[in-house]
Amino acid sequence: MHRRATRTIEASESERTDPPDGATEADVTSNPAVVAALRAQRIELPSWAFGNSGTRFKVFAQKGVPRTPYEKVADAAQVHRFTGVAPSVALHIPWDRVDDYADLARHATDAGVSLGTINSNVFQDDDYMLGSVCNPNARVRRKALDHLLACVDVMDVTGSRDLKLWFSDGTNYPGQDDIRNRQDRLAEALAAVHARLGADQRMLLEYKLFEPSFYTMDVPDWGTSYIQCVAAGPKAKVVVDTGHHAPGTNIEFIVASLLRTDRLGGFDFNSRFYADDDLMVGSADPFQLFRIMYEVVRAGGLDEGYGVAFMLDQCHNIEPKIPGQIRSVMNVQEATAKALLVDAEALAKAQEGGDVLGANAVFMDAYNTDVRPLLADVRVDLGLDPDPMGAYARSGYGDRIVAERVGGQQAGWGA
Ligand code: LRH
Ligand code: MN
Repeated sequence: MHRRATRTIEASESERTDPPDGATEADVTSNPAVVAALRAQRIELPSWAFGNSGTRFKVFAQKGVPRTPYEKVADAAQVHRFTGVAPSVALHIPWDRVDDYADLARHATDAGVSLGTINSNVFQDDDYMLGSVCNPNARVRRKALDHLLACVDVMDVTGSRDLKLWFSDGTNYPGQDDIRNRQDRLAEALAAVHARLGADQRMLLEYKLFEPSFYTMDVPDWGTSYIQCVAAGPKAKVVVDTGHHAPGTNIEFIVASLLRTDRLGGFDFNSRFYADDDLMVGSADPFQLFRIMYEVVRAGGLDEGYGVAFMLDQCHNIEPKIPGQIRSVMNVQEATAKALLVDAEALAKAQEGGDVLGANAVFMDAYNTDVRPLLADVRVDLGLDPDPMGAYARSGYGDRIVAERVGGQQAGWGA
């Protein structure tokens, strides 16, 4: 049975489309909570998604790509302009280093967005070949810690709540270094960062199974991140990057467990077919994204006060970057809308009654609901065009930046 979440608010008769044969219309006007949650959704964009990116084989430069953090912020503001749910931009230091972060924050405000999560970068300096905060060499560890603390200084100026920490630290060969000593070094650095954080600031520790280290990563999985966060203190939370797991990992189980223990700080959303492909979220496995968002909805994790940061972390290696971000935001919205449509009462009844097929059917019914009309209505309700991709294409912004941004050094990963 396919449901189509059609009209929500003040839908006139003429606009109402008759459901195809056999389809029942899920009238979501009776779901103001769903509409309210979708209006209030907040998805943070990565500044680096607007720069050039690629693989070790090739970075294909694209025309019109930003040359400065100011231009990256301007491009991110376009995504918010047409989706209405992406009002902040995460920065990556030093990729987004500027002389005056307060001025960059003002530029963002003028563009209708704000500066969000600050990402540290201790993975591109020659000194970090054997690690940064886990490096056997104390001078290198100090250098890395100083960078992390400098990122908190940036947060003080930009007003950002979160510092996101991802470490490329690890080893490539058994015996190369002592696994336990490296954990102790990591804990020491995290304790120092935690102590530096202001009252309303947090540190989000991201884990990754492999790459660029291939025998051990010092934060390889959610368990290690959780252990280190609990040891560091209450301001330390775990980030789930959806591309950082072994194939077949049940990520929604990890999400449910971190929500249950109040240690889910946020997501780095993207998708992958094999490794850390950083493709558009929901493009490889929209059903997995739905299952993840269901655990978030079930735990009340969508509520602003809950403090889960929904961030994209992607690279648009071959596709246009601003439309790629708009499509990604729409994919998160669709997964969220479907998750919000799970009939929680019917599901609980079937689950408690041991009705395996019944429970699965309730879950799949929501997933198989076409929520695109509902989201189009939410956009209209927000005063936006129901079709963000079309509206962006018609805006001419893409052509304008290609014409204007000639010369200068295009932004990239600087690797
Ligand atoms: C590492 C990662 C991390 C970043 C980088 C841009 O793979 O996911 O979040 O800082 O990508
Ligand atoms: Mn990430």
